[in-house]
Amino acid sequence: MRAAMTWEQLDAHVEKTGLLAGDRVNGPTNAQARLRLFGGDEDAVRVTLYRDNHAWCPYCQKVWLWLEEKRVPYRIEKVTMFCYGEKEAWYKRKVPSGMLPALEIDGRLYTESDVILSELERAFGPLHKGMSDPAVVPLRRLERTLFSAWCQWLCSPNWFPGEEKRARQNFERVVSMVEEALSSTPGGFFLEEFSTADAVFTPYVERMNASLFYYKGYLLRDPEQNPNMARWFDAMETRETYRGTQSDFHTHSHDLPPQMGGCYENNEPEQQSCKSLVDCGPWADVPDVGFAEPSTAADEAVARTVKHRANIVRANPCEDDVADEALRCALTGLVNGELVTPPSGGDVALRYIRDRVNVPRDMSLHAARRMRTALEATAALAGSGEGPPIPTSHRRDQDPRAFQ
Ligand SMILES: N[C@@H](CCC(=O)N[C@@H](CS)C(=O)NCC(=O)O)C(=O)O
Repeated sequence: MRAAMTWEQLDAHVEKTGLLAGDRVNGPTNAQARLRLFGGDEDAVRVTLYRDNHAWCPYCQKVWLWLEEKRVPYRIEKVTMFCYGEKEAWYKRKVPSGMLPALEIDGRLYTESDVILSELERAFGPLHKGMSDPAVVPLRRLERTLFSAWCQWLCSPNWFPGEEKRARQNFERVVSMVEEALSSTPGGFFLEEFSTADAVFTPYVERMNASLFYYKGYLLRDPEQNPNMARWFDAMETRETYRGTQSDFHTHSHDLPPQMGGCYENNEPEQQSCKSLVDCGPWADVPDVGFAEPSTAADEAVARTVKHRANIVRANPCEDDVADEALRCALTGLVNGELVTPPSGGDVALRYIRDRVNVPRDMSLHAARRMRTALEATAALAGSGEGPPIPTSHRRDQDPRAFQ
């Protein structure tokens, strides 16, 4: 019988790959950094961004992407969202409402993401064209119209006949306006080049793509139905900045319900199969990414998990020794492709982790696909047990205090 690798062997493997040695401060955009310098001097940093621990907050992603695109050096302070834990007292003293994001420039505090972007523009110049540019203003308005149409559809419980159908038609009508807006530019972006307008659209369009697939069986990024939107997603994925902030369908499908106050499935056969694909795989078939898997994906999943193994095991609902061994079995599979049977109860421990891998908080999208695949394949050797379901009215299973 094959045995699981020990943590020492896994540590040695991670060391050999060098994947934990990446430069979080000056290297590519990443969700783990607490300081971004872009090659600059730490003493010259003027900006602090307050954003949520798990990179779930869409308004934070907008500001984050803007800072990364402009390469403005900044510090990052991470704050807990109400839906997954208790707001830090120091943050409530700073921002009594507890809302995110907030940002300081030279010690002056700003809240409201649009105000923040306008102040950043005043201090560091616009991203191609600014928030109040006549080319950008109507696009910002269109983004809010699309957002409202999405909320109406996603959060429509369909209690009245035809309610869901009308919400879908309205959403599709607004998407055709976005298609039209995108048709006037050659490069895939909203303007001649990447701009504020793209940063403004990014967070919710990413969440629309994920949530409508999962809850309604509808793919926004469908090149047949919405060719310009599909081209926009492709253009976005050419940017290292966007790829560093990019989440996946699994993460968003389960982070949105408590933030939105509920997301409703339409229960049609197509929707049920989309949902099953996101939750149970095969994850390589989920249409949430357009670029090919990098050769480092499996090793990245191993490196990130090995680094945080103590917390991952401690937060697991199963006994520590079961979770520990089962996790090593799954990681052994990722390292050398060999399936190793986990101990009894390991199926529950592994599926609990499978459901809680978060992108980009824990690892990149492709690494998470590999991770979920290995967890599921290993769990299946022990049985069909599932962990406690992912809650929908809150996400205190993700309380960051359990991981400190
Ligand atoms: N209009 C605000 C909206 C910000 C907002 O709604 N933030 C949410 C997160 S997405 C928030 O901080 N909620 C409190 C919490 O969840 O803890 C902005 O643009 O910055």
